[in-house]
Amino acid sequence: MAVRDILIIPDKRLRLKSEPVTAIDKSLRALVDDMFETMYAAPGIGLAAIQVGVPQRVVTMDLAKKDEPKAPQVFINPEVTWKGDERSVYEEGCLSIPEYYEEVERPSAVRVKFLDLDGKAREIEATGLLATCLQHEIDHTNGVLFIDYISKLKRDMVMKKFKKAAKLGTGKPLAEDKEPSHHIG
Ligand code: K1U
Ligand code: ZN
Repeated sequence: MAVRDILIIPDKRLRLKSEPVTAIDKSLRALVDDMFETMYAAPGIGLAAIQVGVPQRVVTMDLAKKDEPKAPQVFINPEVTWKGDERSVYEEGCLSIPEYYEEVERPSAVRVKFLDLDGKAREIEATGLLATCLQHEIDHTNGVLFIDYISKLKRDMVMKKFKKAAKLGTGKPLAEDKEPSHHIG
């Protein structure tokens, strides 16, 4: 098991459409183990394989609170099959856009079909944080980031700060490039 490096914007690989998994074998299980280790170390509540540079449709998640036992979940080839009409707003973060949070509106409830680690086809109806996190992670498998849902003005500002950070080799924006609060713009 290993903690892998997480890609940070503007890394172009984050815009790739990931390929479906065709075999649930030893190397896929090793990838999933590394994704959990990387996600817990970050720390984060979800991770898509492309965030560690692997363009395969694999998502790990653990929505357990600090005082609760771990509740790891794996979604292979996840696909939204139904979206409810009601929408809700959640302040999202992203391990590939560190320390930037913004409110995003998405369907409150979704149905998602996927394969589990045994290759069994499953379908769940998700609400609340599970619905938000699944949509965020499935977006990653399609090269979509949560900043794509915010205003162009805010997105351009975020991209500018992270491009500057990448140039300087700091990975995330310097303190003087950040707003006093965690909101940029
Ligand atoms: O996909 C990712 O970049 C992970 C991301 C998932 C996510 C968070 C919020 C809404 C939608 C999707 C994160 O995990 S950001 C970090 C985070 O939310 C968190 C970290 C530690 C404790 C609690 C939350
Ligand atoms: Zn993310």
